[in-house]
Amino acid sequence: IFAAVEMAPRDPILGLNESFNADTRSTKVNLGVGVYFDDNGKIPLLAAVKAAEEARLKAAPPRGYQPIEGSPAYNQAVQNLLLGKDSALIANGQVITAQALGGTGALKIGADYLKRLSPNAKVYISDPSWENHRALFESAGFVVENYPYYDAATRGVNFAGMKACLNSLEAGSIIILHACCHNPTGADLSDAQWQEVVDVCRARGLVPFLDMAYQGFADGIDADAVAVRAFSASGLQFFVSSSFSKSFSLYGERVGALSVITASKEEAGRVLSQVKRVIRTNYSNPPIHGGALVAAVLSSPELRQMWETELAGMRDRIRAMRTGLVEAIKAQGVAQDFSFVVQQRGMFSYTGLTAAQVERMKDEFGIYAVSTGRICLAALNTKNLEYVAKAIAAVTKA
Ligand code: PLP
Ligand code: TYF
Repeated sequence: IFAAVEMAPRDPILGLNESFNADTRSTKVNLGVGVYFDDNGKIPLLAAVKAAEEARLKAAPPRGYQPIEGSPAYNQAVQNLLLGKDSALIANGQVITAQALGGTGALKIGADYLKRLSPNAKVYISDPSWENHRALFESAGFVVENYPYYDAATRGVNFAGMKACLNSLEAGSIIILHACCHNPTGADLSDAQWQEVVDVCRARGLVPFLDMAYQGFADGIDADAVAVRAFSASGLQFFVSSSFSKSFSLYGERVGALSVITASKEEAGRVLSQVKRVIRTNYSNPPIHGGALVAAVLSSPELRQMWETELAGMRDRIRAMRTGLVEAIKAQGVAQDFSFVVQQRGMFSYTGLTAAQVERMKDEFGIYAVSTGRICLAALNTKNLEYVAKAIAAVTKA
């Protein structure tokens, strides 16, 4: 039965890891995948997470099945992070949250549920977007199209183009929005532009789906929730996927959540019952460990403070790497202005490096980046910064 099976294409980002791991050069640098490394090039185990894990190990709780929608303490903590703990929507019972297998799992549950709810809707993602957005919604059976987003000339958002497109869509269209730290471009909307997007969604009857994978990586927990808060103040119904892979450095534990903001408590109950049905036929109920750690950190004032300090540390280190890279490139005598790297937000920079230049970085220097020119700033450190700057200088000069 497998004789005619074709080789599936590799994930364009995760596939880079395989090539990187196979590279034997000691100077190699992986700027491809979006993972935060510390200054020693290691994925950190956050002290707050470690403390929660030690306490949990000591308590040695039993491992029964979780509820289909996951841990109530975890789901409550997720809602508080997204909407603020004093949110009237939470108090009213209008918000449902289901623990999910990472942000990816949350998007997939949301996509499968939306397919049942609105089978004929079209899905719109930003141009460009995280590669998996298209794949996830297509695999749920949707036709996926782009809305204009990045403007290479200004290295910012083509907001006029984005707004015009959203204004032209059919009612019921599903709009995937990066809530902050846009992947791959690092270009976010301003607060005023978010308000305009909310207004367009209301006027056109669009279904917003906010993807929150980097809360805390731009300016802070509440500041990075500006889009979610604008939608929650609007009275509209919308979806949010959360990921704690980066903000808790818990990538492999698969910690995420799908939240749906509904119009009433009664509606929320019906929506939750449908979301649970999707989960049941996928994996029955989520794993315990990662979610329990996140819930423990967020519900302890002491651990939460520790976590926020560590998160700020990651955010500040990325910022320092942005400034450092721009200066190091300049010090190499490169005429081209790279100062835009400092303005971009989150883990990534769309450098403007061409696919050919990215290829040369790999071949000549063992430096891996996505062929679109996206690099992960969080993989830079004080030891490899100069080497990367030299490589960028070499491929952009000649
Ligand atoms: N959404 C975006 C925009 C991302 O960049 C990522 C990255 O991993 C995800 C979702 C998926 O998150 P997770 O790794 O938790 O599945
Ligand atoms: O964009 C990134 O690099 C991260 C990690 O299929 C990632 O979001 C990349 C590809 C993928 C899953 C996660």
